[in-house]
Amino acid sequence: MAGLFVASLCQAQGLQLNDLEYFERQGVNVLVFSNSFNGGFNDEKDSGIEIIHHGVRTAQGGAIRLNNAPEQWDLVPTLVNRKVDKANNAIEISMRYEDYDFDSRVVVTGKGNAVEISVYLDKPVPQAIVGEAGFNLEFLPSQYWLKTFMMDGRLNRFPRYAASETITRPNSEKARQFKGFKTYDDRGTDRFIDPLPLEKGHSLLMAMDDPERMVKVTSEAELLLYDGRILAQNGWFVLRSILPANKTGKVLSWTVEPHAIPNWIREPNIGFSQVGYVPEQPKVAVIELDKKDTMKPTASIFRIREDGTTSEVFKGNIQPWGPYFKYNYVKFDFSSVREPGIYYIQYGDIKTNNFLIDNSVYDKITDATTDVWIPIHMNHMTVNEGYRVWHGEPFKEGYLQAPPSDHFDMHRQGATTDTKYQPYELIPGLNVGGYFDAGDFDIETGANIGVVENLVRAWELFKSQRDETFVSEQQRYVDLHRPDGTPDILQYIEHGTLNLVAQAEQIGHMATTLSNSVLDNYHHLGDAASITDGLHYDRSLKPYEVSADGKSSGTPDDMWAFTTRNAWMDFRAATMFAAASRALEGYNNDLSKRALAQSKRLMQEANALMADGNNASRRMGSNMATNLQLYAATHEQSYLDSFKNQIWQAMDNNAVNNMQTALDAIPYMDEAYKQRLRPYIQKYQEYIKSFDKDNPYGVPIGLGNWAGSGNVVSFGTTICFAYLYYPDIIQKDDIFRAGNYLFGCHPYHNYSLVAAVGAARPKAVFYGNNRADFSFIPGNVAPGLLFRQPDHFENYDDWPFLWGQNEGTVGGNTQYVIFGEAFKNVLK
Ligand SMILES: [Ca+2]
Ligand SMILES: [Ca+2]
Ligand SMILES: [Ca+2]
Repeated sequence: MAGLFVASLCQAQGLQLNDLEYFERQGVNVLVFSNSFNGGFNDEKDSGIEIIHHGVRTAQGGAIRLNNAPEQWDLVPTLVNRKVDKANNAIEISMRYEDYDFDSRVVVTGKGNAVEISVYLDKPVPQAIVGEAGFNLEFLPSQYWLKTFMMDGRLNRFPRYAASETITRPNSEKARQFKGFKTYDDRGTDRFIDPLPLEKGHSLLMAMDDPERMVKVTSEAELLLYDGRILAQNGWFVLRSILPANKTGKVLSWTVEPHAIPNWIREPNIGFSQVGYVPEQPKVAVIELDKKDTMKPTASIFRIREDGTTSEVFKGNIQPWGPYFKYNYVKFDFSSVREPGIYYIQYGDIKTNNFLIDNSVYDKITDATTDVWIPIHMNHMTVNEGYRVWHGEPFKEGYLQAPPSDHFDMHRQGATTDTKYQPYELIPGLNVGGYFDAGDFDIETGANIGVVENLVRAWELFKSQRDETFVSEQQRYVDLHRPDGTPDILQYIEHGTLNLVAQAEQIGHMATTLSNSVLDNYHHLGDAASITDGLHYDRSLKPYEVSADGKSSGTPDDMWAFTTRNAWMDFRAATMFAAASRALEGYNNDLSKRALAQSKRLMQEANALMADGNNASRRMGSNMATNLQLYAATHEQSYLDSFKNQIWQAMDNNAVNNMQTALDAIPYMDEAYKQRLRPYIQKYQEYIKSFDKDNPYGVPIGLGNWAGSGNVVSFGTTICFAYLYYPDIIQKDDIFRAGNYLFGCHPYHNYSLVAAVGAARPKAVFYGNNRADFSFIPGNVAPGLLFRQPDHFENYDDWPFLWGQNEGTVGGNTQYVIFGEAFKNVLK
């Protein structure tokens, strides 16, 4: 019995498959295709074999790959089968490259403190990718740079910045990329860049200077270490072994041993609002604890006094909440601390950064977004701030009609253009107004419609007269922090409308997007004005050749307008144009009239298209919100009747999703409507409270492939409006839920998810077009806590390149403006 006990104890200390089907020992998790390569944007750097090392996901991409340093649009394998073999402490996965009819199997077995990773082939590597196909594992640069490594006894250090050697090889030798596109402009050489390894050998010891990151990898096969950043700034350190030619059976084996700090327990994450608190509001810190940690009985609030001394002003009990995915959660309620001042939380040995309690703490929560983030994302303008030009005027050559294309960024152009233009013909007048979608530079029409709608709502409801931005459409120039006498929000509405009206007028209906024609400039980092050469593309010239008059070039870099007609998009545009027309009346009457004309025309045409049986499949939603907007714009009874016919059915089908629209109607409706809505509001209050049981943070937490800040913003906005109209049903305390989460009370870390907003700890890095600088554009709202299967929330703050965690979008950030304005107004 004693012998058995000792044996099982030893085993329990090694890497064992747990109930969630990953290998676990204290401090180390090894995941084997818990997340596979199917996220929507190819290689998202969060799939395959992954290592979560002392709480941080430091390695991923473990799979058969076809490149020394895979980029986002290099081919990824499809997971065919995943078999968990508990008895043998092993997971086997089968994967396939359809493009090369290439199948492989990888078996990962927990053996003591290591995993053995073995590759099996039933058929030899296809001739076309012999020497290219290999087993790869990628390590996070920001967690390894400047740390030491040793290959076969040779000492070295992971470089802070990529500056290693490369060669070029003929394009014919490169494995096909996503849909046959190319990520690189080879400047007419017909050759691609291939990195050379930093080191090679058979035994690699990484980060022996950092016990949390130390990993040992050994193999009889040659291990090659590459710096993926040499090709793409978002590349990782790649360790790989090439698969042998003409072999079947077990062709490769690695032993990977991540070091575990004995009895390691993750430091508690104390979640609280970095923006601070108003005296009256509930103040509850949520503390995230390692499952092996024990809860402290109490925590304290310390006050920092005017003379710099500190003293404990409150001590309270810790209340357990319970487990939620990987961790345990406890809460610390210090609502009774109300006196304005500077405070911090002390929990055990941990002292948080300081925060304010004051009536003014929320006053500035939207300023960075409206004064900085939004104007920087204005397309077709030069944007200046102080001594810095954020970007010059982009896309001076305009937009060409897209040819049929199964494109990237989830865009496509159908077999016909649905316009009077021939493929590659210049569509005049589109290079005006509009907003960059996100970290990329396309005008996503759906998102831009949302932007104008959001800004009009914010304008009509809150009438912000804030003027901190100079906008001249005539000069095509924006200067931040220079008031020009016109409220910024009107200028932003005008700027969005200018592009969307141009689409409707020039194309005849809405484009789906105005986007890059070639992949090699889609991933652009830097000044938007340098994405294209500003010269019209002339197919009769050779690539890189410029015409004698200096106006055209043979470089196919002009942006494309994707014009496949979508009746639902036209419906949405009709709504937005009606709203924009209203807002612009008296400020820009000409644009206001043009917007209203397009609204009426598109509404009629979209109705006809949807009534046409052939277009029935294009109906993607109801036109309830559209009718409400059109009624608001025109006061025509028919629109109101249509809205009334639809709203109650919609509320019975899905009250949560339609609640915001129902609330938006209140200003236009009678008392009976408001009364009829009351029972739904009562249910909504129960829905709000249901999140106290769902998770420790009391907000809807999304588990999708793009993290869920947007849902939290919507949730918070709806609560504010529901409270505004039904203060006897909705509790005021609930308006603080969304802000708490966004500003720091959330899993993984406690940084504010809004760039530069938060007293002491906003996030340091966000995914914007400046992401390669490891910086942020102020006012950006990060998607936030990305859920990785089966139990891990993550938001890197030293690596900006994961869009699902860190990318702000113009649609989402203008929603945040409404949330912030609504919240501030309701609070006051
Ligand atoms: Ca985009
Ligand atoms: Ca202004
Ligand atoms: Ca051009």
